Amino acid sequence: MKITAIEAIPFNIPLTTPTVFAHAGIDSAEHVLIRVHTDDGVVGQAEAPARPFTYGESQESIVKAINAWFAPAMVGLDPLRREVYRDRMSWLVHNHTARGAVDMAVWDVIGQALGQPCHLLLGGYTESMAVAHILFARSPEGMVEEALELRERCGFNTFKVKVGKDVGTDIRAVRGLRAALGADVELYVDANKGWSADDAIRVLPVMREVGVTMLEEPTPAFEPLARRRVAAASEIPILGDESVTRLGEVAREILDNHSQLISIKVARTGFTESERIVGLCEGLGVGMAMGSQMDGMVGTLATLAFGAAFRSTSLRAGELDYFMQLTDDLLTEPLVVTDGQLRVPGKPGIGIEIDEAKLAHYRIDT
Ligand code: MUC
Ligand code: MG
Repeated sequence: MKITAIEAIPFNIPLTTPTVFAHAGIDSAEHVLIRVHTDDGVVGQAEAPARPFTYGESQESIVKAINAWFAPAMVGLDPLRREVYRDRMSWLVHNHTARGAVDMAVWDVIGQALGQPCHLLLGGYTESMAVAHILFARSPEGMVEEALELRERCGFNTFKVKVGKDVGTDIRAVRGLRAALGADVELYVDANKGWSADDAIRVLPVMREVGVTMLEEPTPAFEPLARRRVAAASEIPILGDESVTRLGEVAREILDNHSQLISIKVARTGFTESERIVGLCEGLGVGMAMGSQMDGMVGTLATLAFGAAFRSTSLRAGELDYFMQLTDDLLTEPLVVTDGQLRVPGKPGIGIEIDEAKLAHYRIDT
């Protein structure tokens, strides 16, 4: 089998309400659907979410990277030769979500060609994962209302609270959530680099008091002394996210003891590099959580396939419900969180079935 073409289709889907976090936000999902075509008719698919505030990528830059760099390096190659295209593309810096999506679409080809779901090919540990719901920045009262409603409707038991805008509001939010949700619900916080070291150290006693389990990206990773102060002061483990966008950064963050847990986002490291991150973390005794790069349903299926494949990536609830913030999506069968869980569809590959009429409606290149 040979790769014959790679398509990059930009599409926009409006959000129900703008997504706001520490110092950025979006009001529409501006993603790119990647399609890897092969000579025997199998087409692999994946989603690249443009996230300028984390990776500096845009829809335009993702399309350009696919057309100008990835496609020429990959057309003609047997999709099983993942190490060859990985090597051929090693000269290119950044372009994380373009690289990650191409890799996942190739895995989708492989799964379909073999008639096996990707989560089985990768490890096949479980068929479903617990889902963590992300509470984006709004008033503390609004967060409490949203958490109560979603726990009732979808059975969520784990909530990630976006903080990092203003310490007083952050404290009111976590205290309010704990009081409303009771002791059995897991709460963790993500500051998206929005705190200074002083802010983070100031809120630590409150985070301990309310039983927060993880502090995600409290301060900018490129300020090592600030990060070191927070890590030294905190009994709560730091979950690296923006600081661990590739394998080498994961190694650096762990060895510097700046992060004690690692967020794996297949949107940026695909399946191939994410597998290596799992190996590195397991070998060093570092836990992982499946993060969301604010994926639509297509990206969520990929995160689920990877997370369900390994014991170590399925222990914690995965961030698998950002699609609920979109007014619509591309799948023929919408994903539904039931009893706080999402089940792997069990179809060959990643299990992505695109509603072509919806794609035609939301694509912006025609
Ligand atoms: C998250 O976990 O931070 C928002 C910014 C980003 O880089 O990813 C999202 C979600
Ligand atoms: Mg994060």
